[in-house]
Amino acid sequence: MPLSRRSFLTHSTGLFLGAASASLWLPAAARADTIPVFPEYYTYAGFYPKIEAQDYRLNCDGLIAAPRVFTLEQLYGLSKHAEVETFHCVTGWKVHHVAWRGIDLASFLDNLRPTAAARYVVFHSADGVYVDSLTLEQARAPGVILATHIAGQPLLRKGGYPLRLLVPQMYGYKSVKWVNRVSLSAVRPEGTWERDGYAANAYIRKGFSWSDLL
Ligand SMILES: Nc1nc2c(c(=O)[nH]1)N[C@H]1C(S)=C(S)[C@@H](COP(=O)(O)O)O[C@H]1N2
Ligand SMILES: [Mo]
Repeated sequence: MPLSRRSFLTHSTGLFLGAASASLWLPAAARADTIPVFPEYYTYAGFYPKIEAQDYRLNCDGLIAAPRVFTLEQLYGLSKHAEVETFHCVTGWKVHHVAWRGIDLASFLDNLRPTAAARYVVFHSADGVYVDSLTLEQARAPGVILATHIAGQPLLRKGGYPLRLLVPQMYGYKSVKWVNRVSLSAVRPEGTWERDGYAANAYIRKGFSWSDLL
C-alpha cells in the first residue's frame, strides 16, 4: 500500500528529528500495561462484529475425535501463554513489543485429537467472511496462540474480541480476528488474502520495510 502524502511527510519529519525522538510519537514503544494502538484495524467484511461474552462460542469440528464447543469462560481458563511479539502487516507497518496472552495452539490441538487424515487447521471468523489456514505443523509451532488478551486486557472489539489467532512468525493476515470456528481438514481452503495472490506460507521476510524507518 503506497504511503499517502501526509504520512510520507510524517516519516520524513521523523528522519530529521532522528531516532532518539521516534519513540515519543509512535505506537512502537507501547507500555506493557497499555493496549498499543495499531495503525489499522482491518475488517475485510466491512464491519467489526459485536460479540457478547455470554453468547460467544468457539466451535471445533472436522477431522477431530469429536466436535467440541467452548464458552469464553472455558477459553479464558486455558489462556495461560504470555508472549511479547512484533506484529507485522504485509503492507509495511509493524507494532513492536505487543504483549499477548492466549491459548497455546499446540496443546489445544492435542486436546482435540486430530485424526490421522487431518493436515490443515482452518480458522473462521465470526464476521462470516474472513478465513485462513495453517498446516498442522505450522499451527503447532512455538508461540502460535489463540489470543484472548493484549497488554493484560481482553482484546479490543476492533482487534478481534474475544478471540484471535496470533502467528508471530507470519504476516498479520494469517492472524484471523473474531475466531469462532476451528476446523481440521485434509484439504486447504483458499484464504482471504491468498485469493489476492498472497502466500499461504506467509513467513515474515527480513529486510527493508517502510516501518523500519520509524
Ligand atoms: N476477520 C479478520 N481478521 C483479520 C483481518 C480482517 O480484515 N478480518 N485482517 C488481517 C490483517 S491483513 C492484519 S495485518 C491483521 C491486523 O490486525 P488488526 O486489525 O488488529 O490491526 O488482522 C488480520 N486478521
Ligand atoms: Mo495485513
